[in-house]
Amino acid sequence: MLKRVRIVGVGMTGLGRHGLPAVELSRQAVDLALLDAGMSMVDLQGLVAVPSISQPHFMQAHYIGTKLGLLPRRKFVVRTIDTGGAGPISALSTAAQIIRQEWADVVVVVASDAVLSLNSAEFARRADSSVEGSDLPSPCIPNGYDRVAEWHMKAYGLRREQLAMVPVIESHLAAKHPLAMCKQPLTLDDVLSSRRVGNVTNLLECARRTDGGCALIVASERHFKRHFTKALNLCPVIVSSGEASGPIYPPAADRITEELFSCERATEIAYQAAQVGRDDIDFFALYDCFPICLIRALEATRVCPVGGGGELVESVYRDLMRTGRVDTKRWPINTHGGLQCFGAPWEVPAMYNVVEAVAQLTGRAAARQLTPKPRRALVYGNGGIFSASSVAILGDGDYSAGTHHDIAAEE
Ligand code: MLC
Repeated sequence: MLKRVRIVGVGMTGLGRHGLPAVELSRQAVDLALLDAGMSMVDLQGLVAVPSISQPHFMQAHYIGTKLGLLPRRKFVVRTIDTGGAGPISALSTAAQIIRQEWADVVVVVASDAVLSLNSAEFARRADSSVEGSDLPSPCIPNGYDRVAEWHMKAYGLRREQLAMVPVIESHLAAKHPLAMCKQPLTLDDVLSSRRVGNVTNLLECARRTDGGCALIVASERHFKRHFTKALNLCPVIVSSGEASGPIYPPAADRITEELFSCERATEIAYQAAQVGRDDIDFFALYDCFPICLIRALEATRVCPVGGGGELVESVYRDLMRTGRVDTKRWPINTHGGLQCFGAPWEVPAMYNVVEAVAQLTGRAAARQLTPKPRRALVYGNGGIFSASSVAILGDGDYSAGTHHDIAAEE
């Protein structure tokens, strides 16, 4: 039987310009996550971290572990995961594997960066260098997604306005989150009249640069129950995960095909491993660094049919314009606002997908809480320019309620 692994603590710093090194943001996030779990530093037996672009270090996780005073320690395992923005979900699944292999019982997953504390030119230089060798004009990453968005428009009839409706919907959701960077709902006109960054991409459709740190404490259920007192119904189960990959940057527009994309396969693996399907998922936290990334994710996770992402976005948007609220029955997605409206510290933001999923699954999402409380969530991280996809299925693990159980999570 598979060892049951739970997310027992979450911690995150605020967003914005902190003027602190990324490792300090990691330290703050880890302290908060330990507090949430009812643990202290001595309880940790492993650390998985993702790279930072503002403060890159050889063996980033070892650097963080050393700076946090976690090393040297006899029983301790450390690993850096580099799948770009997919990193936090890959790291979560790595932490679960480390626990299932019995190398450790408690592992902290941590990500932090300080990209708002870099000036615009320096951020652009570093971000552009991540796709060195491509033919993309600067800013390379927004232009890479822009190329894919134009391809998708031609291939499936997606319209320019439908892309721009994504941040409008997400801004309405973000406005309900006290930590989100976007405080006020945006209008379609705000988005379409904001500075043009690519042919079909404007400023308000870009992942929003910020500093921030976030940590998740992952533990074996058996160990946690034995040594700690936090109620298990506040600790979602990691049910399954899946991963797949694409090239580091997209080919020329006339050579893009469906082969480029990997979220479909990552999702399929995760669904199959959990023995669930789209209809079993009540909340989706989907990577959305640019609108096209979210639209592809809606299609890959089967929230809507292939080519149907634009139509779904438009109908939710039209409904929002009519009623003044996002219908979360039809759009149980990114209730925190996603990368465009919550905030995006480089490789950190998929951590926020997990944090929001934990909040929803444990009924602690305050004004954003979906009703009825979701039982299962799908979290997705995307790295590079559709270069890495990592998906995980989380369950509320509230077996005491006797309403369901997570098949792949039996101990
Ligand atoms: C920026 N602003 C926004 C916003 N984005 N406001 C609302 N919503 C958004 N989505 C605001 C800023 O807060 C700032 O406000 C002003 O617009 C200018 O933004 P800037 O970033 O300071 O401008 P500039 O340096 O000129 O750069 C613009 C940009 C850059 C679009 C080129 O922001 C950028 O590259 N963004 C994308 C970042 C990125 O690529 N992330 C990785 C995504 S890929 P004020 O008030 O301060 O002036 C991914 C996968 C992976 O996620 O692996 O990483």
